[in-house]
Amino acid sequence: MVTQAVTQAERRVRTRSWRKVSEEHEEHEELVAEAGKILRRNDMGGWTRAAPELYPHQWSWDSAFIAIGLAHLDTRRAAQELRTLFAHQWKTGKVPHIVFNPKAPPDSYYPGAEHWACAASSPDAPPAPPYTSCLCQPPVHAIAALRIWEAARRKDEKALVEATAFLREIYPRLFAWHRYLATFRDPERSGLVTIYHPWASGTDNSPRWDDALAAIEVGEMETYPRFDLQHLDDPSERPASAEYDRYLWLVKLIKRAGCDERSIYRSHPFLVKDVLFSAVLVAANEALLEIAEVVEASDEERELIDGWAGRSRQGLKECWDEKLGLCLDYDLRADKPLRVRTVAGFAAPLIAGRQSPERLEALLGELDSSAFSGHPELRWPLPPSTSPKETGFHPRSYWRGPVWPVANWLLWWSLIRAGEPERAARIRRASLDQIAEGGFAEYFEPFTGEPLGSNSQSWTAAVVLDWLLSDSLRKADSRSSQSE
Ligand code: 9WN
Repeated sequence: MVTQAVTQAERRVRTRSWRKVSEEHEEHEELVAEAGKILRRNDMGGWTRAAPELYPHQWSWDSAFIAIGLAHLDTRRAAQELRTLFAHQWKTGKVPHIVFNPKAPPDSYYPGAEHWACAASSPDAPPAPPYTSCLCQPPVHAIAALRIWEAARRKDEKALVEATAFLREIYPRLFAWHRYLATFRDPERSGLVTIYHPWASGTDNSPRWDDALAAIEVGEMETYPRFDLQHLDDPSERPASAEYDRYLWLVKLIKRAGCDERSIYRSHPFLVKDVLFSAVLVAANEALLEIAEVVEASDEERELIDGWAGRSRQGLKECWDEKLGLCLDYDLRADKPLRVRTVAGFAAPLIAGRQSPERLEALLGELDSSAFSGHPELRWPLPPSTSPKETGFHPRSYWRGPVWPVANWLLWWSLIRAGEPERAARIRRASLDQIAEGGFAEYFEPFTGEPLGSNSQSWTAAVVLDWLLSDSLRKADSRSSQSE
């Protein structure tokens, strides 16, 4: 199965290398220009909306990816992206998953600011307006902050001085954010972050959450609008109403608990240890350690950060499922692992890094297998968000099957760190081909390559900039084409 998959991927790489270098160069220039245009159009003055219509607000992890892309164009503006987000950090250290844009058109996104306004009455909430949600998303921010500083270092002395000052300013906020995740969101000190809403995972309707959601009994609820569906032709690209009912029911319970972390932890019906979130936290803690060095943070803080990373690595090891060759989320309420093959299962250990050679081989085998990138009918050899072999797979529905460029960026970045530059280069090339053909979509149908979800999605533009403008990548690419 693995051999067949690799052969197919290699065939595609070869086909691609026949193209004239000049054609490729032109295509890249066009992609860079278009990506820059999208980010400028979505720029709301110091922060970037996640997409023009479907997502008119500032989303937490989107902003981190956007900052990674912007770092290639303007390190000062990239720093501003994170600064604006962290201006709305909660007193507990939580970085909210959405900061609502007061100027967003009415009826553009639900649940919007008015729905979350009550979160502002929590003693832990930041001053409002603007209002924020009381959820959070995977912590890519320290990785982004470090990337901004690295980009500035390559640029010139002035940019470096400015970026170093930015790191000094943002470090305490990043530290508070990571401490919040290691404490409030992991009272068991397992090293794994608990989420209490699928939106917090960033992979909202992934079948990862199906079992945990199925156990929830939805009570009395007002009817609610699906503004998201107005922005798309095909409603099957977005989560189904049964899923939305549960999302809104959970929001209702969170609001009823006054957005208080401890009460939520005590009574909430959806409480899951999220391996992807936890793995991003490992990588983010590694980045934070590097930042701590630049800003000369205290030894005590550095030890804490190092300890959090170590604990999460250990926690993730314990989520390994030998039979599936993947890492599994854990449902705290049902007290059992959530056995589904999704991209999170192999992305998590890769992102967390430092895998033994045997485990790395198992992970790469799964990635290349017909359960993911080696599926014979894929348009591009890129992993569907959910394995086509799962019963919960759906090729058009959001995180149930479509291919997400942002997930591919995480994989690509982790593969380079894992010492797999050729595989990383293949993911990058296929992703760029996919976007060159289909545009800057939010996600893509895996078998046809049809662009789905929002168009002009900011983080898709941002990862394209990083793929095309980052030096380390170009080197990895040239190494892989030399070996072809
Ligand atoms: C809910 C903005 C966000 C991403 C998430 C993605 C989607 C929101 C939604 O869009 O979630 O947070 O309404 O579907 O799942 O990862 O941050 O791009």
